[in-house]
Amino acid sequence: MARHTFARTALAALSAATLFALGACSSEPPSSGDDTGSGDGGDELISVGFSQVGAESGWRSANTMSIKDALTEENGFELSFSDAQQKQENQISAIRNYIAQGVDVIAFSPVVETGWDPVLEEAKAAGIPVVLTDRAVETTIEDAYVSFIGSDFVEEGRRSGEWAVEQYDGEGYKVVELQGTTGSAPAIDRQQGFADAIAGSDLEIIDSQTGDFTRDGGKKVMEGFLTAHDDIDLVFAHNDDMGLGAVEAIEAAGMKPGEDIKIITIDGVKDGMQALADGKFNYIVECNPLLGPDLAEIIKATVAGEPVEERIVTHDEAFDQEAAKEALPDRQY
Ligand code: GZL
Repeated sequence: MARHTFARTALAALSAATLFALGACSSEPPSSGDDTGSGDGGDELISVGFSQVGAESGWRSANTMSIKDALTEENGFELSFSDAQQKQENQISAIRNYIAQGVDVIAFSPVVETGWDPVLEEAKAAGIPVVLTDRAVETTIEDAYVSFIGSDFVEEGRRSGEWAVEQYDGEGYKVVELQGTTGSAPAIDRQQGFADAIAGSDLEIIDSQTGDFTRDGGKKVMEGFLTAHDDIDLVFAHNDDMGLGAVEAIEAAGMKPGEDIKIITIDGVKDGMQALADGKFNYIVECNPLLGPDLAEIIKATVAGEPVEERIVTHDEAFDQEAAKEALPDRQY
């Protein structure tokens, strides 16, 4: 799959042109009663079926808010939204319902990478374009989706590991890893990126286990790590929520998170940034959840028959403790 890194400014220019083109053919707001959801341009709303992973983390809540705020009626959409509670079978049945409804576009964030070919084939056979947000899929189906909007998780893992090496190489650090949902693109890719970055340093991963991206999961797994190991120097958590769970476990064990045991996480949600500013985390690589505006633009371009980028990589920042204190007042999520 060709991966085009598509700067947000270029996308904004494309979408401005696209929205102008759309505006030229539907200057009147959609009148009531003729909302067939056919999405063929004109005054109808574009009907979108969105299957969300769940509500497992602060990141997910911010992502859901961004999508719902962007796909509103006043923006020209009729949104059907479903929460899969982190179960692939729930996402597959939601997508089948959207196909049966005959929506104009289906979008979803796949909870895991594999197992999607049958339902993607059904959407393709029904002539319904699919947009991936947030996470990728492995598929053998040609043109299974029109675009994938989301961060580069390998890069996020690599940046986390690079910072750890810069700060701690040469001290024989023992690292434990709180992995995201087993089989999910962010868990697979962040683990890979981090491992690649620390290769050749003296940092050693002594244990690694999934906390399923939840705070409770991170706390329980960290409690287990603290029982099994008395030499942990650093936690690499695949998201803030599991890192915050680790903070609770470390404090309950009478130690100081951020000092006795360092913590590096990924996401950059408000609770995580606050922990970083308070010195309980040491570094966060952001994973921008605000994908709604880009999704809206891609859907409108798709329905208008405009070419769209196959891969849109969202921009992520990174923060140490000082940078978190400065950034916190202006954070949107
Ligand atoms: C990343 C997203 C991950 C977040 C977690 O794009 O899929 O899932 O890092 C969330 O917080 O649960």
